[in-house]
Amino acid sequence: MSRLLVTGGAGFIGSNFVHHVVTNTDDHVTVLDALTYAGNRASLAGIPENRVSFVHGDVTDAALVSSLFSKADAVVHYAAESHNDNSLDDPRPFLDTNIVGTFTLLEAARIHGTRFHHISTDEVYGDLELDDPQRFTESTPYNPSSPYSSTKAGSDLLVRAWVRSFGVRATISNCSNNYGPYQHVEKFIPRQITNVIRGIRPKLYGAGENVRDWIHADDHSSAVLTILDKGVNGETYLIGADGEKNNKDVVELILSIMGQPSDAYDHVTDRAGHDLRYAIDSTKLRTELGWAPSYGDFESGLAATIEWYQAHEDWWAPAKDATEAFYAGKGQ
Ligand code: NAD
Ligand code: TDX
Repeated sequence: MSRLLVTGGAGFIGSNFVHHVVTNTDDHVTVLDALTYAGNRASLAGIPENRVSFVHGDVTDAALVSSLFSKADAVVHYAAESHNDNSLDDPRPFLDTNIVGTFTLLEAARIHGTRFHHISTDEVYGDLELDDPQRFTESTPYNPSSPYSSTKAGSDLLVRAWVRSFGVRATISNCSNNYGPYQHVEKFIPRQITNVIRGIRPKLYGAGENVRDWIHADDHSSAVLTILDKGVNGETYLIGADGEKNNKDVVELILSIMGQPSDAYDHVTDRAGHDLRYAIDSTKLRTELGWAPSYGDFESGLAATIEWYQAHEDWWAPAKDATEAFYAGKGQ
């Protein structure tokens, strides 16, 4: 049994990871989460109390972080400000949490010698043309576009520097767009599902030609456990499940699964600096560490996600009105 510290474990992907660990290992998890607007303790409901402890705190709190690292065998760092649209509105919290927070954790890993895994995104690589035959690999140069992705890129570079300069035992993963339960209604797929449930027309930025490479959050979790188990210190692994789809196709699929006419959506103001396409080549993770995704079929994973939102209105309803008011103010 290991003692895992999971930062951001009350957020979307972090909570999916905690459920995955509790189901598939006998590890004990301590969650460190500041419960920002994106954190929700209800996302951890149902987990036996002897398997998970919750600490309400901030990743920039060096004393708290140091004391938690001293009691952990490994740390998985999910905590971040994660939404591009918010980063265009108010970038400052992204610098504090994503840059200073990661720095604070790396210093604790240096002092305590703790194994550290840093969760990052494919957005650090910028975007691709729609017809580019290349996908992102571990050697693609960094070229982030938004305040969010530039702070994630900065945090990745801090990890690499702490490995090289101080011998910190760290790995990095850069994953594509996740979908699944417990995702905040500000994000594309849950926003459209909950709009349809509420009788609001889905909102597509611009023409909807932008491509995202979708992976189920549970597959992201299995990849992270694989890297914790077999990953080589100092290495980066890209995580993806060959799930490229453009936004228009995803909205139309949501509408059709939910029994609505597939053209019952609105085109709204495009995102500033909107990345055109992300696409991950996960050959290294698959061949070197033997990982493979379980959710091969996006449509059935999406249908299960829709059912989850239909059954859990109590989980998402408290955030829905404020989220839509934020978007309405931006013409989106
Ligand atoms: P999220 O916004 O749903 O959750 C973030 C969590 O971090 C929340 O629980 C929040 O309360 C917590 N948090 C924020 N600031 C904190 C602070 N200062 N101290 C402690 N906790 C804090 O995000 P997510 O979508 O689950 O993303 C998790 C991680 O995965 C992020 O690092 C993100 O960059 C990365 N990632 C996300 C995706 C995606 O598709 N969502 C894809 C690839 C990588
Ligand atoms: O209402 C919407 N309409 C729309 O067309 C919203 C909210 C989004 N979009 C578009 C923008 C993107 O092309 O859908 C796509 C997905 O948007 P988001 O859910 O905001 O995700 P994205 O910007 O691609 O970033 C996500 O994946 C990478 C996560 O939020 C990041 O944390 C992760 O790093």
